[in-house]
Amino acid sequence: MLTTIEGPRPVLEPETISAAPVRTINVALVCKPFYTAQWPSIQVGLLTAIGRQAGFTIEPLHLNLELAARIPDEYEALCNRRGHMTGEWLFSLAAFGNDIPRDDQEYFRRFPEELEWATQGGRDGDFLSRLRQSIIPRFVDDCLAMVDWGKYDVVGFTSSFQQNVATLALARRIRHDFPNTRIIIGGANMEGDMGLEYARAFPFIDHVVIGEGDVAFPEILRRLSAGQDAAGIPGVTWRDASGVHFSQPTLRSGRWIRSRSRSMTIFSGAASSLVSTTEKMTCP
Ligand code: B12
Repeated sequence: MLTTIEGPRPVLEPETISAAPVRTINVALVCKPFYTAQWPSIQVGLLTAIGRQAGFTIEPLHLNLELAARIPDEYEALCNRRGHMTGEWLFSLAAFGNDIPRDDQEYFRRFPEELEWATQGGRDGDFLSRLRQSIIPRFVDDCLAMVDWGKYDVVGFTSSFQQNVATLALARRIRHDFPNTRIIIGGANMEGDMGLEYARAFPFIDHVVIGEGDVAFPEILRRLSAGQDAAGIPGVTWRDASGVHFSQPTLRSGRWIRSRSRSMTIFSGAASSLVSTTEKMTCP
Protein backbone atom coordinates (compact mmCIF):
# COMPACT_ATOMS: atom_id res chain seq x y z
CA MET A 1 0.00 0.00 0.00
CA LEU A 2 1.35 3.42 -0.90
CA THR A 3 1.13 6.28 1.55
CA THR A 4 1.35 9.94 0.57
CA ILE A 5 2.00 13.10 2.54
CA GLU A 6 -0.91 15.51 1.99
CA GLY A 7 0.50 18.80 0.79
CA PRO A 8 3.99 20.24 0.97
CA ARG A 9 6.10 20.10 4.07
CA PRO A 10 7.72 23.26 5.37
CA VAL A 11 11.08 24.12 3.85
CA LEU A 12 13.30 26.92 5.12
CA GLU A 13 14.79 29.59 2.94
CA PRO A 14 18.48 28.86 2.22
CA GLU A 15 19.38 32.37 3.37
CA THR A 16 18.57 31.32 6.91
CA ILE A 17 21.72 29.18 7.00
CA SER A 18 24.03 30.91 9.41
CA ALA A 19 27.73 31.38 9.70
CA ALA A 20 30.27 29.05 11.27
CA PRO A 21 29.98 27.86 14.88
CA VAL A 22 31.11 30.20 17.63
CA ARG A 23 32.59 27.39 19.73
CA THR A 24 32.93 23.70 19.03
CA ILE A 25 30.18 21.58 20.42
CA ASN A 26 30.01 17.80 20.33
CA VAL A 27 26.98 16.15 18.88
CA ALA A 28 25.81 12.54 18.65
CA LEU A 29 23.20 11.55 16.07
CA VAL A 30 21.48 8.35 17.08
CA CYS A 31 19.53 5.70 15.17
CA LYS A 32 17.57 3.32 17.40
CA PRO A 33 15.65 0.09 16.75
CA PHE A 34 13.53 -0.92 15.03
CA TYR A 35 15.32 0.61 12.06
CA THR A 36 16.56 -1.93 9.53
CA ALA A 37 20.11 -3.21 9.92
CA GLN A 38 20.36 -3.72 6.17
CA TRP A 39 21.38 -0.17 5.32
CA PRO A 40 22.47 2.88 7.28
CA SER A 41 20.04 5.58 8.31
CA ILE A 42 19.90 8.18 5.53
CA GLN A 43 18.66 10.71 8.09
CA VAL A 44 21.70 10.25 10.32
CA GLY A 45 24.05 10.20 7.31
CA LEU A 46 22.62 13.36 5.79
CA LEU A 47 22.48 15.38 9.01
CA THR A 48 25.97 14.25 10.00
CA ALA A 49 27.32 15.57 6.70
CA ILE A 50 25.36 18.83 6.99
CA GLY A 51 26.46 19.37 10.57
CA ARG A 52 30.11 18.65 9.78
CA GLN A 53 29.99 20.95 6.76
CA ALA A 54 28.74 23.68 9.08
CA GLY A 55 31.78 23.11 11.31
CA PHE A 56 30.41 20.97 14.13
CA THR A 57 31.74 17.72 15.54
CA ILE A 58 29.09 15.13 14.79
CA GLU A 59 29.28 11.44 15.62
CA PRO A 60 26.75 9.05 14.03
CA LEU A 61 25.69 6.21 16.32
CA HIS A 62 23.77 3.35 14.73
CA LEU A 63 22.71 1.70 17.97
CA ASN A 64 20.05 -0.28 16.10
CA LEU A 65 22.89 -2.55 14.97
CA GLU A 66 23.58 -3.48 18.57
CA LEU A 67 20.13 -4.97 19.05
CA ALA A 68 20.29 -6.58 15.59
CA ALA A 69 23.48 -8.33 16.67
CA ARG A 70 21.78 -9.64 19.80
CA ILE A 71 18.75 -11.09 18.01
CA PRO A 72 20.08 -11.63 14.45
CA ASP A 73 17.40 -14.12 13.42
CA GLU A 74 14.47 -11.99 14.51
CA TYR A 75 15.56 -8.39 14.11
CA GLU A 76 14.52 -7.71 10.50
CA ALA A 77 11.20 -9.49 10.96
CA LEU A 78 10.46 -7.17 13.87
CA CYS A 79 11.46 -4.11 11.79
CA ASN A 80 9.08 -5.13 9.04
CA ARG A 81 6.15 -6.10 11.26
CA ARG A 82 3.64 -3.26 11.33
CA GLY A 83 0.60 -4.96 12.87
CA HIS A 84 -0.16 -3.22 16.14
CA MET A 85 3.31 -1.67 16.32
CA THR A 86 4.61 -4.53 18.40
CA GLY A 87 8.12 -3.12 18.03
CA GLU A 88 7.00 -0.06 19.98
CA TRP A 89 5.30 -2.18 22.63
CA LEU A 90 8.48 -4.22 23.07
CA PHE A 91 10.32 -1.07 24.22
CA SER A 92 7.47 0.13 26.43
CA LEU A 93 8.73 -1.28 29.73
CA ALA A 94 12.22 0.05 29.08
CA ALA A 95 10.74 3.49 28.36
CA PHE A 96 7.93 3.82 30.88
CA GLY A 97 8.65 1.23 33.60
CA ASN A 98 6.05 1.10 36.31
CA ASP A 99 3.83 3.70 34.66
CA ILE A 100 2.41 1.05 32.32
CA PRO A 101 1.07 -2.50 32.68
CA ARG A 102 3.88 -5.04 33.05
CA ASP A 103 1.66 -7.95 32.08
CA ASP A 104 2.31 -9.19 28.53
CA GLN A 105 -0.67 -11.54 28.47
CA GLU A 106 -3.10 -8.63 28.35
CA TYR A 107 -1.41 -7.42 25.11
CA PHE A 108 -1.64 -10.90 23.59
CA ARG A 109 -5.31 -11.14 24.63
CA ARG A 110 -6.12 -7.82 23.00
CA PHE A 111 -4.04 -8.39 19.88
CA PRO A 112 -4.03 -12.16 19.24
CA GLU A 113 -2.82 -11.57 15.66
CA GLU A 114 0.54 -10.46 17.05
CA LEU A 115 0.90 -13.79 18.80
CA GLU A 116 -0.19 -15.60 15.64
CA TRP A 117 2.40 -13.69 13.62
CA ALA A 118 5.13 -14.60 16.10
CA THR A 119 4.10 -18.27 16.07
CA GLN A 120 3.99 -18.44 12.28
CA GLY A 121 7.54 -17.11 12.18
CA GLY A 122 8.75 -19.89 14.47
CA ARG A 123 8.72 -17.70 17.57
CA ASP A 124 6.19 -17.49 20.36
CA GLY A 125 4.75 -15.32 23.09
CA ASP A 126 7.52 -16.35 25.47
CA PHE A 127 10.09 -14.94 23.07
CA LEU A 128 8.23 -11.62 22.80
CA SER A 129 7.91 -11.54 26.61
CA ARG A 130 11.60 -12.23 27.06
CA LEU A 131 12.38 -9.41 24.68
CA ARG A 132 10.12 -6.94 26.46
CA GLN A 133 10.91 -7.98 30.01
CA SER A 134 14.64 -8.56 29.86
CA ILE A 135 16.51 -8.43 26.52
CA ILE A 136 15.37 -4.92 25.59
CA PRO A 137 15.65 -3.29 29.06
CA ARG A 138 19.20 -4.72 29.22
CA PHE A 139 19.90 -3.40 25.73
CA VAL A 140 18.83 0.12 26.81
CA ASP A 141 20.99 -0.16 29.97
CA ASP A 142 23.91 -1.18 27.77
CA CYS A 143 23.30 1.68 25.33
CA LEU A 144 23.60 4.04 28.27
CA ALA A 145 26.77 2.37 29.52
CA MET A 146 28.61 1.69 26.26
CA VAL A 147 28.70 5.32 25.07
CA ASP A 148 30.32 8.21 26.92
CA TRP A 149 27.20 10.41 26.66
CA GLY A 150 28.72 13.01 28.97
CA LYS A 151 31.04 14.19 26.22
CA TYR A 152 28.15 15.35 24.02
CA ASP A 153 26.55 18.77 24.29
CA VAL A 154 23.71 17.61 22.06
CA VAL A 155 22.21 14.20 21.38
CA GLY A 156 19.91 14.07 18.37
CA PHE A 157 17.61 11.14 17.62
CA THR A 158 15.97 10.32 14.34
CA SER A 159 12.60 8.60 14.53
CA SER A 160 10.44 7.08 11.83
CA PHE A 161 8.49 3.85 11.73
CA GLN A 162 8.87 1.99 15.05
CA GLN A 163 11.73 3.99 16.54
CA ASN A 164 9.78 6.24 18.86
CA VAL A 165 9.60 4.24 22.06
CA ALA A 166 13.22 3.07 21.81
CA THR A 167 14.20 6.71 21.30
CA LEU A 168 12.17 7.86 24.30
CA ALA A 169 13.63 5.08 26.47
CA LEU A 170 17.23 6.13 25.86
CA ALA A 171 16.61 9.88 25.70
CA ARG A 172 14.95 9.83 29.11
CA ARG A 173 17.90 7.96 30.63
CA ILE A 174 20.46 10.29 29.05
CA ARG A 175 18.62 13.34 30.36
CA HIS A 176 18.48 11.79 33.84
CA ASP A 177 22.20 10.98 33.96
CA PHE A 178 23.46 14.00 31.98
CA PRO A 179 21.04 16.86 32.68
CA ASN A 180 23.07 19.40 30.70
CA THR A 181 22.94 17.44 27.45
CA ARG A 182 20.39 18.83 25.00
CA ILE A 183 18.01 16.27 23.53
CA ILE A 184 16.68 16.87 20.01
CA ILE A 185 14.34 14.58 18.09
CA GLY A 186 13.36 14.73 14.42
CA GLY A 187 12.04 12.45 11.71
CA ALA A 188 8.79 11.36 10.14
CA ASN A 189 7.33 10.43 13.54
CA MET A 190 7.66 14.07 14.57
CA GLU A 191 5.78 15.54 11.61
CA GLY A 192 3.02 18.09 12.28
CA ASP A 193 0.96 17.87 15.45
CA MET A 194 2.72 14.65 16.50
CA GLY A 195 5.97 16.53 17.02
CA LEU A 196 4.29 19.21 19.10
CA GLU A 197 2.55 16.64 21.25
CA TYR A 198 5.73 14.67 21.88
CA ALA A 199 7.44 17.90 22.93
CA ARG A 200 4.56 18.63 25.31
CA ALA A 201 4.33 15.11 26.73
CA PHE A 202 8.03 14.54 27.38
CA PRO A 203 9.82 17.41 29.14
CA PHE A 204 13.18 15.69 28.66
CA ILE A 205 12.96 16.56 24.93
CA ASP A 206 14.46 20.02 24.52
CA HIS A 207 13.65 20.48 20.85
CA VAL A 208 11.58 18.65 18.28
CA VAL A 209 12.42 19.42 14.66
CA ILE A 210 9.16 19.29 12.73
CA GLY A 211 9.80 18.80 9.01
CA GLU A 212 13.17 19.04 7.33
CA GLY A 213 16.29 19.39 9.42
CA ASP A 214 18.68 20.51 6.67
CA VAL A 215 18.60 24.14 7.79
CA ALA A 216 17.05 23.94 11.24
CA PHE A 217 19.54 21.44 12.65
CA PRO A 218 22.77 23.39 11.96
CA GLU A 219 20.99 26.57 13.06
CA ILE A 220 20.16 24.99 16.45
CA LEU A 221 23.79 23.96 16.80
CA ARG A 222 25.05 27.39 15.83
CA ARG A 223 22.79 29.04 18.42
CA LEU A 224 23.88 26.63 21.14
CA SER A 225 27.53 27.08 20.22
CA ALA A 226 27.03 30.83 20.64
CA GLY A 227 25.54 30.29 24.09
CA GLN A 228 22.09 31.32 22.83
CA ASP A 229 18.88 29.37 23.09
CA ALA A 230 17.09 27.91 20.10
CA ALA A 231 13.82 29.80 20.61
CA GLY A 232 12.12 31.00 17.46
CA ILE A 233 13.97 28.92 14.87
CA PRO A 234 11.36 28.05 12.22
CA GLY A 235 10.37 24.38 12.36
CA VAL A 236 11.76 23.83 15.86
CA THR A 237 9.88 23.55 19.17
CA TRP A 238 11.24 25.18 22.27
CA ARG A 239 10.12 25.29 25.83
CA ASP A 240 9.90 28.01 28.48
CA ALA A 241 8.03 28.48 31.75
CA SER A 242 4.75 29.01 29.88
CA GLY A 243 4.99 25.78 27.88
CA VAL A 244 6.07 24.49 24.48
CA HIS A 245 6.24 26.84 21.50
CA PHE A 246 6.71 26.39 17.80
CA SER A 247 7.33 28.75 14.95
CA GLN A 248 5.98 27.59 11.60
CA PRO A 249 8.44 27.83 8.71
CA THR A 250 7.38 29.61 5.54
CA LEU A 251 7.27 27.75 2.25
CA ARG A 252 9.76 28.58 -0.39
CA SER A 253 8.32 29.18 -3.87
CA GLY A 254 8.44 26.19 -6.17
CA ARG A 255 6.24 23.73 -7.95
CA TRP A 256 5.26 20.12 -7.71
CA ILE A 257 6.23 17.85 -10.57
CA ARG A 258 4.92 14.39 -11.16
CA SER A 259 7.61 11.91 -12.06
CA ARG A 260 7.25 9.54 -14.97
CA SER A 261 7.24 6.54 -12.69
CA ARG A 262 4.07 8.05 -11.16
CA SER A 263 5.29 6.80 -7.82
CA MET A 264 6.43 10.17 -6.59
CA THR A 265 5.82 13.87 -6.76
CA ILE A 266 8.81 16.14 -6.39
CA PHE A 267 8.97 19.70 -5.14
CA SER A 268 11.17 21.71 -7.44
CA GLY A 269 12.22 25.03 -5.95
CA ALA A 270 14.14 27.84 -7.57
CA ALA A 271 17.70 26.55 -8.15
CA SER A 272 18.55 25.72 -4.56
CA SER A 273 20.71 22.95 -3.22
CA LEU A 274 18.19 22.60 -0.42
CA VAL A 275 15.38 21.43 -2.64
CA SER A 276 14.12 18.18 -1.24
CA THR A 277 13.32 15.43 -3.65
CA THR A 278 11.60 13.40 -0.98
CA GLU A 279 8.74 15.69 -0.23
CA LYS A 280 5.35 14.33 -1.08
CA MET A 281 6.96 11.15 -2.23
CA THR A 282 5.37 7.82 -1.56
CA CYS A 283 7.31 4.78 -0.35
CA PRO A 284 8.91 3.07 -3.33
C1 B12 B 1 12.27 5.96 1.09
C2 B12 B 1 11.07 5.62 1.94
C3 B12 B 1 10.92 4.28 2.29
C4 B12 B 1 11.94 3.20 1.94
C5 B12 B 1 13.15 3.25 2.87
C6 B12 B 1 12.79 3.65 4.27
C7 B12 B 1 13.96 3.67 5.20
N1 B12 B 1 14.02 2.72 6.07
O1 B12 B 1 14.80 4.53 5.14
C8 B12 B 1 11.10 1.90 2.09
C9 B12 B 1 10.56 1.50 0.74
C10 B12 B 1 11.81 0.70 2.69
C11 B12 B 1 9.94 2.39 2.95
C12 B12 B 1 9.10 1.52 3.62
C13 B12 B 1 8.05 1.92 4.42
N2 B12 B 1 7.62 3.17 4.60
CO1 B12 B 1 8.49 4.72 3.84
N3 B12 B 1 9.11 6.32 3.09
C14 B12 B 1 10.13 6.61 2.36
C15 B12 B 1 10.11 8.10 1.99
C16 B12 B 1 9.55 8.21 0.57
C17 B12 B 1 11.42 8.85 2.08
C18 B12 B 1 12.15 8.67 3.41
C19 B12 B 1 13.53 9.23 3.29
O2 B12 B 1 14.49 8.49 3.11
N4 B12 B 1 13.65 10.55 3.35
C20 B12 B 1 14.95 11.23 3.26
C21 B12 B 1 15.34 11.72 4.63
C22 B12 B 1 16.69 12.40 4.58
O3 B12 B 1 14.37 12.67 4.98
P1 B12 B 1 13.47 12.55 6.28
O4 B12 B 1 13.31 11.17 6.72
O5 B12 B 1 12.25 13.34 6.01
O6 B12 B 1 14.38 13.31 7.36
C23 B12 B 1 14.38 14.73 7.44
C24 B12 B 1 13.54 15.25 8.62
O7 B12 B 1 12.61 14.32 9.09
C25 B12 B 1 14.55 15.65 9.64
N5 B12 B 1 15.04 14.65 10.57
C26 B12 B 1 15.01 13.32 10.52
N6 B12 B 1 15.65 12.80 11.57
C27 B12 B 1 16.13 13.82 12.30
C28 B12 B 1 16.89 13.84 13.48
C29 B12 B 1 17.28 15.07 14.00
C30 B12 B 1 18.11 15.09 15.24
C31 B12 B 1 16.89 16.28 13.37
C32 B12 B 1 17.29 17.57 13.91
C33 B12 B 1 16.12 16.24 12.21
C34 B12 B 1 15.76 15.02 11.67
O8 B12 B 1 15.67 16.06 8.85
C35 B12 B 1 15.81 15.15 7.76
C36 B12 B 1 16.46 15.89 6.62
O9 B12 B 1 15.72 17.02 6.25
C37 B12 B 1 9.10 8.68 3.05
C38 B12 B 1 8.20 9.82 2.57
C39 B12 B 1 8.91 11.15 2.61
N7 B12 B 1 8.64 11.90 1.64
O10 B12 B 1 9.69 11.45 3.55
C40 B12 B 1 8.27 7.47 3.40
C41 B12 B 1 7.84 7.27 4.86
C42 B12 B 1 9.05 7.51 5.74
N8 B12 B 1 7.45 5.86 4.89
C43 B12 B 1 6.41 5.63 5.61
C44 B12 B 1 5.81 4.34 5.78
C45 B12 B 1 4.47 4.33 6.49
C46 B12 B 1 6.44 3.18 5.29
C47 B12 B 1 5.95 1.74 5.41
C48 B12 B 1 5.30 1.39 6.73
C49 B12 B 1 5.06 1.49 4.22
C50 B12 B 1 4.41 0.12 4.18
N9 B12 B 1 3.10 0.14 4.06
O11 B12 B 1 5.05 -0.89 4.26
C51 B12 B 1 7.26 0.95 5.22
C52 B12 B 1 7.92 0.66 6.57
C53 B12 B 1 9.24 0.00 6.47
C54 B12 B 1 9.68 -0.50 7.82
N10 B12 B 1 10.68 -1.32 7.84
O12 B12 B 1 9.14 -0.22 8.85
C55 B12 B 1 5.92 6.88 6.31
C56 B12 B 1 6.46 6.90 7.75
C57 B12 B 1 5.49 7.39 8.73
C58 B12 B 1 6.18 7.43 10.10
N11 B12 B 1 5.58 8.14 11.01
O13 B12 B 1 7.20 6.88 10.35
C59 B12 B 1 6.53 7.99 5.36
C60 B12 B 1 6.81 9.33 6.04
C61 B12 B 1 5.52 8.16 4.19
C62 B12 B 1 4.21 8.74 4.67
N12 B12 B 1 3.99 10.01 4.52
O14 B12 B 1 3.36 8.05 5.16
N13 B12 B 1 9.87 3.73 2.97
